[in-house]
Amino acid sequence: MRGRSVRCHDERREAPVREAREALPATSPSREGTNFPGGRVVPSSAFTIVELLVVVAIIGILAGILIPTVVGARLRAKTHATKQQIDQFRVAIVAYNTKYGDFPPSSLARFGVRVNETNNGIESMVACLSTDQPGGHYIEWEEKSLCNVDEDTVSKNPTKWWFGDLQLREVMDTFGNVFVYFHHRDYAKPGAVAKYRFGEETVDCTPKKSGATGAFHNPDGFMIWSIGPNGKNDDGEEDDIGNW
Ligand SMILES: [Ca+2]
Ligand SMILES: [Ca+2]
Repeated sequence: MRGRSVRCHDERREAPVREAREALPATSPSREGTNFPGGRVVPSSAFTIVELLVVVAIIGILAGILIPTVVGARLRAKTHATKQQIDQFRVAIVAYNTKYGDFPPSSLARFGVRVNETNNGIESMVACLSTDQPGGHYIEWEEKSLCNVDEDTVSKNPTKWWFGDLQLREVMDTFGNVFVYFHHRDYAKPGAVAKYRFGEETVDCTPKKSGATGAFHNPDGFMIWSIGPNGKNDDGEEDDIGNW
């Protein structure tokens, strides 16, 4: 039809092109991938050994920077949480003192019960603050923070604690070690040493005087401390966390 442009399939013109294309190699490796007949592309190995070594080195450097940062942040968070525990104990002990006119003693032996030689101060603090007597319930313990690492019991319940058994419980810090507690009456007693169990170890703990004042910390009150992130008793010094 005149005056009308029509595109038709021209078999004669396309044949040489097709023949040339078919003469090319079936595959042609490249950085992007491997061409297979039919136009399918399969990715080739994207990295050389050198590139992989560079990536591994970068990951190592990042890990070297990030791991200490994360560990440090976790330790700071635990230290902060332990200080908050001590603040909570201090408030409860002051309320107990207001009611009874005395702080929890350094041992329940003061109430006439036989106790072993381990963890006496903190067991006494837990027992006193857990009394179910009128005006009691000085504190709400987090269940996971209570333990009985020396597995001791007594024959009677001297403070009428609410636990429903005769176990002498301790309270642990966020590092998993029991706190140390002393009433001020016992700071300066000859041989004022208390045995505490931390993990599998039993060590002596002694109230220390302040290097700045030369006097005991909280001379008219009580000392309570956590042995801190290093898991070693430093008698309230070094990295220990105390109520002073
Ligand atoms: Ca115990
Ligand atoms: Ca320590």
